[in-house]
Amino acid sequence: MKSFRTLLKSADRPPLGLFVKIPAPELAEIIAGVGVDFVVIDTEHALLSVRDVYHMTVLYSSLGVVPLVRVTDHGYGDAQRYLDAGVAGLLFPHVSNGAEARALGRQFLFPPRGTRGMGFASRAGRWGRLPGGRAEYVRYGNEEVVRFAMVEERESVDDIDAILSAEGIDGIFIGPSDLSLSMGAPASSPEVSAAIDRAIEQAVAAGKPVGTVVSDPAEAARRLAQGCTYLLIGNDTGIFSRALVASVEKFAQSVQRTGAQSGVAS
Ligand code: 3PY
Ligand code: MG
Repeated sequence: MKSFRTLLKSADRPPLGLFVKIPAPELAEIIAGVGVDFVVIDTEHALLSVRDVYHMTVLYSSLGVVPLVRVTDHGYGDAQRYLDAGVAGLLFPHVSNGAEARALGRQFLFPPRGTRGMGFASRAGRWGRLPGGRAEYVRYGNEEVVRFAMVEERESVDDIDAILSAEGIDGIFIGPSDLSLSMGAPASSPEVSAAIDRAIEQAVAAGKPVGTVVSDPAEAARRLAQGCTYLLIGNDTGIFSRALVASVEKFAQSVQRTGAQSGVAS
């Protein structure tokens, strides 16, 4: 299975991904067909079951799209099941400070570095037949899987160095919407912009992958020039809504109701 680290190293361009909230195989084929490099299956903001995540993981990985999961919270149970299902990494929402980052890192590293449980007879262990055996399952889980802290609060930016240096935290993802809410200022304001710039600068200085979500190519180019190593270009429901609004508007302008079509008897 392709890892996110491989994608970071080997893609011709920095990896581009999408948040996905709709567990449809049709959508997975469309996403893979247009060359999206990775998806973040979004369990924080979508009503996806653990089974949905499992089916999406199997499907996206077999289509060559690297699956990550944004978990709902900082708990162990479901996230551990996603790792054993073979996801390439986890995004933890709302990591406020270094202490939370260190606890998350420990929870998803195997002993002696952490406390993650062994589940070799799982999909991640190729059902107990992974070449290299248990040692490779543990190495892959520690070294190839990525654990990203989401930096989306004022406090997270204040403690960014501690988050970046937490053992087991392999990189960060900056959430501009929640950061803006937490700072009580619009995402386009100078304060929020400076906070995002600072988080990117510190990640670059620490040599850790950093990504964020962008809304247009100019913003993408600016973030890449600053040092972002991967980008999310939106989410399935948002993209579909915008495309549908544009389509309905286009037809609404050209289609006029006539008396004969109105169905009203004259
Ligand atoms: C945020 O912006 O808050 C996110 O979680 C990602 O878009
Ligand atoms: Mg958020």
